[in-house]
Amino acid sequence: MTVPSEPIRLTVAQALVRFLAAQRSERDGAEHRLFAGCFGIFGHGNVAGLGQALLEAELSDPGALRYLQGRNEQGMVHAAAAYARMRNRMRMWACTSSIGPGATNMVTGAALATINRLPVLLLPGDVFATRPSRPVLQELEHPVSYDVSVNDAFRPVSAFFDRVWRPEQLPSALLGAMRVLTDPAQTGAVTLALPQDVQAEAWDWPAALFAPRVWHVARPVPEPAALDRALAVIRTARRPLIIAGGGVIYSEACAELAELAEAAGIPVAQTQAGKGALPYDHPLSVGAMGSTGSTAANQLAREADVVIGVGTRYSDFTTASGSAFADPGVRFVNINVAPADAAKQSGTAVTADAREALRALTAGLAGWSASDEYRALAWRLAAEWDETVTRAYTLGHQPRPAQSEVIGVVNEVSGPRDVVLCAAGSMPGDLHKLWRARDPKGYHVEYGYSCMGYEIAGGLGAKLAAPDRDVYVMVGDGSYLMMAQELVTAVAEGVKLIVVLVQNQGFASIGALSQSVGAQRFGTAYRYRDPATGRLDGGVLPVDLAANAQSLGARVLRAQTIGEFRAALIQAREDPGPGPVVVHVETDPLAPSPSSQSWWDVPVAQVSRLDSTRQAYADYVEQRQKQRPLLG
Ligand SMILES: Cc1ncc(C[n+]2csc(CCOP(=O)(O)OP(=O)(O)O)c2C)c(N)n1
Ligand SMILES: [Mg+2]
Repeated sequence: MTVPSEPIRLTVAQALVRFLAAQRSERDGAEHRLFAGCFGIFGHGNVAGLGQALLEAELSDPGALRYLQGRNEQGMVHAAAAYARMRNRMRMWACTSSIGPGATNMVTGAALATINRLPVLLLPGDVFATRPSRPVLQELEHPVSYDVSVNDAFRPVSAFFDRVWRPEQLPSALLGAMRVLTDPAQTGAVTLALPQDVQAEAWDWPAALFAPRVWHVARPVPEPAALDRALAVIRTARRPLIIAGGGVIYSEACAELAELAEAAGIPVAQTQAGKGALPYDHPLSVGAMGSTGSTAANQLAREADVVIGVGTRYSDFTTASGSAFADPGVRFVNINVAPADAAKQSGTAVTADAREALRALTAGLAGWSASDEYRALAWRLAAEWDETVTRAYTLGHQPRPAQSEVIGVVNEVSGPRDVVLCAAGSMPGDLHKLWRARDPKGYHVEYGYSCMGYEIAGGLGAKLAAPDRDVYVMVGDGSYLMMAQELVTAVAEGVKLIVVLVQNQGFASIGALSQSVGAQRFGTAYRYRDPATGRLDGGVLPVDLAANAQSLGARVLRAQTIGEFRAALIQAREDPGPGPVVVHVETDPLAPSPSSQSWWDVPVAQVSRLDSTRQAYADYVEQRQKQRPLLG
């Protein structure tokens, strides 16, 4: 019999820090510290609680829970999400904020993490539990509900939410939080709201709370009957297509994906999160799927009779808003660890880990294969698309280069294991179409939330997760203006990022979208208001983002031509660091990008006085005919 040890007296915040440092994750026998550290920005809501506790930890046990100072709370959460993505969700960060605006700045990051199924632990400070001096600075003071605070805004965007009103609640809150963070089907942002007085309150904790704990990340195996149903559907296929999503990569199932594809002769298209699951030049890789896809993947999707989705949530970009699959009899088999995703597209659901299910499918299909002609068709279509990519990489567009040429140079200058990272604007679509992915972790485009401002902060997180790879952050001028602050964190921490800052004077993406919906690019360029017209169509603004980056402590190189850009990028690559290097390049927002021969549903005004809108609406009505709503 073990003698119970003495309780340990600590504040709630000290206990929390000690607990987090003791957590571990395990999968396939590989064990890691679950938390790489804690990002934080302090204010009255956390300085005396978590701030004091992190200081004590740093002084007494520096490696236990590293502290990193963020510049914007949203940026901290983005960095944490990018880190978790790079580490296939086996390692993660906590983020502590003050109350009020510090806390709500994290809400956008929480939504991004939850939508992308990425684990982050959020620790917003909260209003007094004891209410001695109500309202505390930044308290919402809801007139009819005193237990509501601004932190309730985290509830819909969190995979788990709890508020620790009393110290006794902490152990159950922590255990619930860890369970969800390490569950591949449920993971996302986990929020523990911590009233500022409770954080500083002392309590006698059982020593067992701080014992090392291992969270085993599950690989659920397919139910035999579900597997049989899936095999029966696949065996009927003449034109099967696999859609590989992020789940393939998180499950580390890329080798198993290639085995199934090769054994059964099934071409593989990839979503934004799944790009890199097969290298671009694999004989069965047909490139990107959907609205920003390759013509190869989209033609095969149009004709497919069986679609096998692996680890995909079938976003509208993947399904071309429900128009990608045109065969009237098309059937879906969905392998996903999350039941809600496995059930999509009215499909045959196999709720399981991607690697386990792919192995079982390969074994179950032994001896079965699609025809050689079909394999050859996929190869030919992919080769045609690759020629399109080469042309886009070498357009020779004048006087300013096209974005596709910039992407081509980054692809050529970066190494096969390096990471390209992006989130919003016209680049994610162009990267999805055009990037030649060579490594499962080499393509990092956040397109679940497509959040402007993720780029630099996400780059910081990715580089912290993979210091042995170069990280090329692709950021537009709009996204840069939204959030570049974590450049300063990269400077302070000596984290080398290579930031490609693409200046095209506004929103190339939404400008093109605006034009396609008949809204004439209204409000999408960055321009002076012209006193003559009263409209935002005056001259180009005197904004110098290169100088801005330099003022934040980054080393900056400027390029005008594509040749100068290549030279600058090589110089940035060879820069020994530490800290970020920014390469500023101006591109032509109107330069063409190859068509995906696909569609994306953005509703157009049904009535209008503008010819442009009426014409766009007529086109829209026609396009909508292709939608297959029952496959939603
Ligand atoms: C936080 C946020 N606000 C708004 C949007 C909608 N949006 C998508 S792309 C875009 C413009 C991006 O501009 P920029 O970074 O310059 O890229 P470009 O379109 O020029 O390639 C906007 C406003 C978004 N995705 N995220
Ligand atoms: Mg722009």
